[in-house]
Amino acid sequence: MFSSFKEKIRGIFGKPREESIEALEMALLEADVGIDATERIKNAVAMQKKEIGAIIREEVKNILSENSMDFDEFVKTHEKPVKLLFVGINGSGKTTTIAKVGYRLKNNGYSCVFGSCDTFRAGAVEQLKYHGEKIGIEVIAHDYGSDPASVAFDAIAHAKAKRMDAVLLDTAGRMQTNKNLMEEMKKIKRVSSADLTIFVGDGLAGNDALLEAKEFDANIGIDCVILTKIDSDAKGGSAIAIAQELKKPIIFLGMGEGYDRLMKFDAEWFVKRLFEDV
Ligand SMILES: Nc1nc2c(ncn2[C@@H]2O[C@H](COP(=O)(O)OP(=O)(O)OP(=O)(O)O)[C@@H](O)[C@H]2O)c(=O)[nH]1
Ligand SMILES: [Mg+2]
Repeated sequence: MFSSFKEKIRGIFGKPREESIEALEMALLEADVGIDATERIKNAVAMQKKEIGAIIREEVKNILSENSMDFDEFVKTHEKPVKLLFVGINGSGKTTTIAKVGYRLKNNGYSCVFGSCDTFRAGAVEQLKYHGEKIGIEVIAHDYGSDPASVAFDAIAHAKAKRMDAVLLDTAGRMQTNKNLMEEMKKIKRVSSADLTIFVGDGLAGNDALLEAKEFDANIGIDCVILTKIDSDAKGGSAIAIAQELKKPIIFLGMGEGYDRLMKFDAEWFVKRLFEDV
């Protein structure tokens, strides 16, 4: 796990302290840790006399712990139905993640409905319906090409009429720079008055995941992040960059394609895996 991060970081250990500090900046930047977090870690190393690896671990843990959020507690205490909007660029794992979150909510005793607001990509509705059928969650969908915001509206109306606990809205991914997509997302968010806007980022995308998250945050506002594909040797450094620069909590990690492969984010676990066998 996280082999590219380990490869970059490995080079800084085992050298005299001064040389390690010099190599640190390049190694962290190459490991997708981002400029701000790299600076912060460098300063921590410069200011403390402890072993360099211990300082880095501790600072990374601090960064990852600063913005935390307990999703289960949020759902438990929030007025129902809780409206969850999932956004992100194409292929990041939104639809799969919605299935996993729906599965988790259902197992915790909540009634849920999915809204297929991806009326853009061929097959998107069928994909969500496939998951819905397997998990036992109904999907509200309209025809392709129709207004995604009206799907959101109908899904929420359905949940209210049936006194359901949660509405999970799937959206279309396109490039984050696509202005129409951002306008579409803004409208869905406005019409649904989403309680949580969840950015789903591809764990394999490295630095791009941070740039995308920033773009979505600037345009529509996001509340928290789920990073996917952590099982497929993801670039762990991007989680550090996201935590430091976006200042939003990472709530879950996608750890595979099974519905139960959604792991609550745990900073300590993450740091342990990042530096394991380095
Ligand atoms: N290994 C692994 N694969 C994942 C994970 N999450 C999603 N995937 C895979 O990533 C691919 C894209 O996932 P989708 O859920 O369709 O992504 P999306 O964001 O909905 O894509 P669009 O609807 O095209 O924007 C699929 O092949 C998923 O099986 C994960 O945590 N681990
Ligand atoms: Mg999708």
